[in-house]
Amino acid sequence: MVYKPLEASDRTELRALQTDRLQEIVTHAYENVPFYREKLDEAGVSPGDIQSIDDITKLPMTTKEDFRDEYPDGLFAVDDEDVARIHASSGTTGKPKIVSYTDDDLDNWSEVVARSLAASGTEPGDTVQNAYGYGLFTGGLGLHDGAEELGATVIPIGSGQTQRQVELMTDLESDVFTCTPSYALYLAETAEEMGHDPSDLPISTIIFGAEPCTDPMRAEIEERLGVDGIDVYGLSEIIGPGVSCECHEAQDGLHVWEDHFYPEVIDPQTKEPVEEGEEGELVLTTLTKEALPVFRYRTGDLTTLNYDECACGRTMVRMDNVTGRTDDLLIVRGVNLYPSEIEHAVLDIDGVAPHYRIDLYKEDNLDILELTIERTAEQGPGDKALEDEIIERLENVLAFTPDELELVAPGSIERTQVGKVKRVYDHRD
Ligand code: DLL
Repeated sequence: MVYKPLEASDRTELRALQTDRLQEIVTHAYENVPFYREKLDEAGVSPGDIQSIDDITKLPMTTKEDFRDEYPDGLFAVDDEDVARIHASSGTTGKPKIVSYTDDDLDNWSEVVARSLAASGTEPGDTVQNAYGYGLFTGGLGLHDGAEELGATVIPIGSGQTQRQVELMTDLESDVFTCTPSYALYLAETAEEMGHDPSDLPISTIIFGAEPCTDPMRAEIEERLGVDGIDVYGLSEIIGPGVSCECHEAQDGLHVWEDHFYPEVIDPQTKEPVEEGEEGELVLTTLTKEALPVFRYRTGDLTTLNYDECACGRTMVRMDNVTGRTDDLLIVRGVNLYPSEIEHAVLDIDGVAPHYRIDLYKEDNLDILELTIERTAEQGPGDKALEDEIIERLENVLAFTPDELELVAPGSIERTQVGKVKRVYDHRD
């Protein structure tokens, strides 16, 4: 179901709308945010120079550092009394990024999340059990408001309380569950421990996001829980969840709601745009945000864009699911590795469970990588052939051999019940 006809609109009309909106938002930011005025003046660009959406490349880029430098509200473009809500994203280091919304921004946010839910196959009247954290994190309230906007029934349980999640979804017959991908697997484990067959739980869709999810991980979630897994993407600096979402018809890329968020993909080194279909860093511009307009924000997320027609009828561009970030890159003895590449390479091997951690150390100035992976419940300990298979796969696919590989018993690796999973522990500094 298309929530708004615009999702399937003619792309020429869409571009005209994007041009109008970009002109308006650049003028708004120029007039109300000294930070943007200075940056545009420095770049020699005035709002009048934006004649078409293609002129977006004239605008300077915005970075995470700009949010930090302008903490807490230097990027806000409206007076305090017009700010209806504040959220924050907790960085791993330093100050959180504070983000704000006017009433209109909140309405737009609900709408893009409602579109995302509709794309996932959720229908008005469905029961959505929302296990994203409420509070400063955008996941909880973002999904909540969008589900209400769609006309679904929301169970605002938030993150954690996993046994209760299982009981409630069974008793209230929830149709849709929203959570991080790692939590979806934890839900399956908990349900098993409680004596349920996870695939018999009533949910038919899991809308996962906030963390990367590789294909083998998605396959595991879908199989164990007997659900459709739908990837939803977003970030606080731009709005929160609902920047883009997969459609259940194709499950092949996430439709970016381009009338609100304009995507570009650049080479992170040269900052030049890459060819369509080539991987690079996603850069996003908000086209309608009043409280916190953001131009050409370097998300750090790696993806590709695909403008081909989609089986669902939507014409809005699709981004590939994000499995890596520019700052996830591990450089180990000169080899460039993304944690998701390791996950992708080994998770579909029989006997390997989707729980792992990577520890990095420095010994005598040499990088040491230890990979710890859980065995599945069916897989017994001490299977040398399995270890060899994992090593061989890593060598073949990534040309990389971990210094140590440990296969551990099911349940040994700590699970994340609240917040985002952490898989890399770098002890080198
Ligand atoms: O994680 C918003 C969100 C909530 C998205 C719930 C989806 C569902 P932040 O805490 O600001 O916001 O983190 C944003 O998380 O730049 C990505 O690196 C990562 N991320 C978000 N969605 C996905 C996804 C929320 N579907 C950062 N796949 C982003 C991979 C994701 N990574």
